Amino acid sequence: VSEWDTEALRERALTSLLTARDRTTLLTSCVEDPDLTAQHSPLMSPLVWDLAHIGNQEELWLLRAVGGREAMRPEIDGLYDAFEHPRSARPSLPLLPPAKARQYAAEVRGRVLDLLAGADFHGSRLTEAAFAFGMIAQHEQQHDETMLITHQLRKGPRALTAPDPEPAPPYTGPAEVLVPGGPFTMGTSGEPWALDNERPAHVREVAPFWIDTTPVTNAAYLAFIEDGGYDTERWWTPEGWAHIRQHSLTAPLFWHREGGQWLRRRFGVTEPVVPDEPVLHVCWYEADAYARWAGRRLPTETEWEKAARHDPATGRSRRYPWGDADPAPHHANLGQRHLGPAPAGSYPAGESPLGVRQLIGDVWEWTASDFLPYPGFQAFPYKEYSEVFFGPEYKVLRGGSFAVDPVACRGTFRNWDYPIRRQIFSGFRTARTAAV
Ligand code: AVJ
Ligand code: FE
Repeated sequence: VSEWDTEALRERALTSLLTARDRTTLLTSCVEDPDLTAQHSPLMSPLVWDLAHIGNQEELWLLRAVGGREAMRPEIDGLYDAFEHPRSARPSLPLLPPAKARQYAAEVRGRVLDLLAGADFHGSRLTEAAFAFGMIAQHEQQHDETMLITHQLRKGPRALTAPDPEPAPPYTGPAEVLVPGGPFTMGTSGEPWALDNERPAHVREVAPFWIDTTPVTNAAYLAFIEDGGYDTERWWTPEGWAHIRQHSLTAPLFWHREGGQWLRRRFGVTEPVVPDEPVLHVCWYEADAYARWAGRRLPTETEWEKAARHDPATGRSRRYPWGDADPAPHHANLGQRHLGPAPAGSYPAGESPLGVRQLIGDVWEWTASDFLPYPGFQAFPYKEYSEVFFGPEYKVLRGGSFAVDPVACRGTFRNWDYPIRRQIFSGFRTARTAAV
């Protein structure tokens, strides 16, 4: 899989671009125009900004950088540059209205398909033209997840539907497993569409540790709430305690209590909190406090990746917990097939050799680690993708949520956000250092 020939690459690029566009179309056609231009939360762009930004990035990196074409509409570049305008300021920009944004993205796509059909990927300006197609398909899918978050924040009746995950038999395996200590190869140098921050592969020594076999459930998190977790300063970091006090946080985002029952709002529907589902919409501070209350801690990013990729039989790092095969529906809850996580313990076919489940899909998992470059990191193709975010203000999330498409999901994939953020599809699992 690491050495695709030109035809395989063309096929994969085409399929990935088409899949992404189908999803973008769904997310931008299930509501009327006023809902596309409105700002549903100051944390998010109007949906119509994401739509034209998707087209603009595709024009920049495929038509201009790979194809050497002239800018189609140079006057709009600034509007859709994420670094020029913070999300909160985007509604007041002279954005393309919905019909024009759709038309622009479609025009770009038409030309990209011509470029892809004819390209030999050699005479291009970008060092690795092939990579650019994968990067752009992943970029669109990442914005599709962003748009799904906007839909979740939107008030009003349900606009999206999807079948519930398959009901799973209650999980009866062990609550945690021991991951042996020793060297582990983290990151990748060979995965063709891995982004700059996942590179290069490098060896790390890892001390033995225990890790939860499933993400932390609503039932477990409720026990923390009911034990006064949000009123007990000692479970929280000083920053976390200040944050939850200042904003009066008492439960995950989108939860409220009514007549002694916990309810949650999800995509316009209010329902009771389901005990065996992974907890969703918690910030890093909440995940960290829960772990301390439970006598445990968040796994480091290295521990998380070792649990997901290390094959104890061979010592090799694999692409996914289940092996090297691309994700299929029986492995993991990915790609917005469902509008929420599956019960903890689902997808036995996706478990790691040591029996850790749901590392991929369902909920993004907060780790203890800051977002930092790997030794030998090189920014590619631009510093603003990852490099400008490195540092202690961002925490790493791993594994991907139900809203992540398989093209943007790998055992090496790294996401990052501020520790206060919880509108994202975030949950966590816990770990503890093994006694030696
Ligand atoms: C990797 C999800 C943090 O949404 O800010 C989208 C992905 N980068 N456009 C983000 C991204 C440029 C990025 N995250
Ligand atoms: Fe973007």
